[in-house]
Amino acid sequence: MKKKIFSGVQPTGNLHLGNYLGAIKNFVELNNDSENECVFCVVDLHAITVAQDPKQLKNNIYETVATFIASGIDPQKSIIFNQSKVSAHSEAAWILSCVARMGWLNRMTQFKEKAGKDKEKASIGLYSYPVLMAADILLYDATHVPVGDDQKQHLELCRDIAQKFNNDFKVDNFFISPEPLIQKEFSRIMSLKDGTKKMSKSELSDLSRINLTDEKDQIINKIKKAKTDPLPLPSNIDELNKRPEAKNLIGIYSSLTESTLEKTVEKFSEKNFSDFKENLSQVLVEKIVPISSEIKKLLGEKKYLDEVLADGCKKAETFSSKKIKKIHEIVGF
Ligand code: AQP
Repeated sequence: MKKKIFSGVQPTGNLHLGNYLGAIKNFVELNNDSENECVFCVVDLHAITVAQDPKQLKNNIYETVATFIASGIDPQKSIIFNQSKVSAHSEAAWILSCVARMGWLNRMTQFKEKAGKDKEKASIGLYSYPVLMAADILLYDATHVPVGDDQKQHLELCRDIAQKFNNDFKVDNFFISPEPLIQKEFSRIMSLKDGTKKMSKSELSDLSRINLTDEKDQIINKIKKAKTDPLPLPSNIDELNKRPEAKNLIGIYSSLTESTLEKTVEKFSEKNFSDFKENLSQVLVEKIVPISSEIKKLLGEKKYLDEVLADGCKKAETFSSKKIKKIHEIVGF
């Protein structure tokens, strides 16, 4: 069956290996299957839920588009656009925020993590972020949404919102409940400095992540400095599961080499971390350096990136304007 794919990445800078292995790599595979219709969005409205420097945001939007293309998404096959330029997203988000329930949003763990202790000072946008995400997806009748494991709860909320809208307005199957496409293994890449924390753009230490713009020497240095434990590498999965840093590095290696955790554990069983790290650096350099070089090249071609976005916006607008028109009719506007 033809899949309609929608996913987004926030232009918040420092796109990293977690974004790549958890989401973008999957986007590329979906883009390569001619059966699929894919929409990949630079979700700049989501980015401003926390303060952004306007100049930096503009650059980050370019960098995100460049990363999509450099990773292998073909703008001729997939729609690539920025969310703020297609007004249906903001409009649908408002309408759906009148359908979503406070109780549902109160359960979202990402808000709790991002707002931290001082929830009173978090923006309302940060709180209602999952409703905007639901609008993004539902506007395109997406059947499948490739995301990292951290977005699973937001996707469940999206399904709840879709069902409630259909029930409240008695419009069976108007909104399609999308299925998450989450990699079974390696769906959450952890920090290189702490195997219990997600690799993240906002982490202060650059040594905690491999950026998709890193060069060979930076990658080798970061892997050399990556936290490990004093034991040799584990010889079985049970032992691996008790050692978060080893599990993360073995997971990264397995994902990049399209192997399983079991096979990687077997390959490096009882070896020193220094041997393993050399192998890991090598596969990382092979994968990331060509992407990094291409991103830099594309960032010198802003006119081309503008054209990709303008073309993508036009296509996204064509689809979403029809959907929002129907939403207006259903709601009674
Ligand atoms: N560490 C990760 N492992 C696997 N997948 C990940 N993703 C993010 N981090 C990891 C997935 O990447 C996609 C795009 O993410 P995003 O841009 O929406 O948000 P983010 O990377 O989580 O970054 P933030 O929120 O800007 O910054 P932080 O994390 O620093 O607070 C998503 O599909 C996500 O699942």
